Amino acid sequence: MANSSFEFTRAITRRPGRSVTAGLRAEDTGTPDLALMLAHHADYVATLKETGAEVTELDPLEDFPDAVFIEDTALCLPEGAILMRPGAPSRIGEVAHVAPALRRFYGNIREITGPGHIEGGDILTTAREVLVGRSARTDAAGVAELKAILDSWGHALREVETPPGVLHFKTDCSLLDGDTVLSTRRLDASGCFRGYRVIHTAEGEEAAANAIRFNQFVLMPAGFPGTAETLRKAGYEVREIGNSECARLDGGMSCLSLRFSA
Ligand code: CIR
Repeated sequence: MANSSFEFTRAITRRPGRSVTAGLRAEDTGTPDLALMLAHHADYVATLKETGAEVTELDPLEDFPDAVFIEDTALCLPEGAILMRPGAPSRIGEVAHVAPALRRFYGNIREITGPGHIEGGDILTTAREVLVGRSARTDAAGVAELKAILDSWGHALREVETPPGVLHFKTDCSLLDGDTVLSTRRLDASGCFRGYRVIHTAEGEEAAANAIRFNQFVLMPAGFPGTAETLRKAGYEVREIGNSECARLDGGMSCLSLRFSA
């Protein structure tokens, strides 16, 4: 897969709508400020575009408060795209609204049809395998259905566990390059990254773990200076993007885009 795990020519994003204030959250830390979220979102999209990638920006879906977190609806690989089946009932309907955008770029689109569930936030694609974290949103049947598709495409799928109380596997980790990950210590302690180079988030900065490597940049949430410094010292070109409002809904850098080359 060369560097297809972090080099991309395209991304798809969806602007948050007014209904985002009703988005799912594990804990109430206050209503997200839509204007500020839109400003952060614009910065995020501009940074993706700065790498030379083409970004398809989809309109808000007012009927789906969490639709800005578009990553959960699909898995994009060189061979094709796979429509997910979110474990959150309020999010299942988002998938049908993403499919037409993916069809513009992919001839090969598959679909998780159920009865299982799986969300993109639980999937980390590295240069050598696809790691899938079981979570409250991703179950054994969903993983099995994805595995059957990936087997036929020649990708190895390895199932791992998302730490208890953590929304998605990638809430706690990110890919930095083909075989380097950024991870919280609590997730790395599970042993799931054995064989990878692992960089830990700084003490007390677990919320910095959801970053993305997108071409030359690592986009990470602003406000985590220890982790930003560690990444810069390791040679990464870091861009800090405001994430205070998405964080109120347990969302971060990876959730806001589908990234691919097609
Ligand atoms: C949810 O609970 O589904 C949204 N509020 C947050 C989704 C975050 N997505 C992600 O980590 N991939």
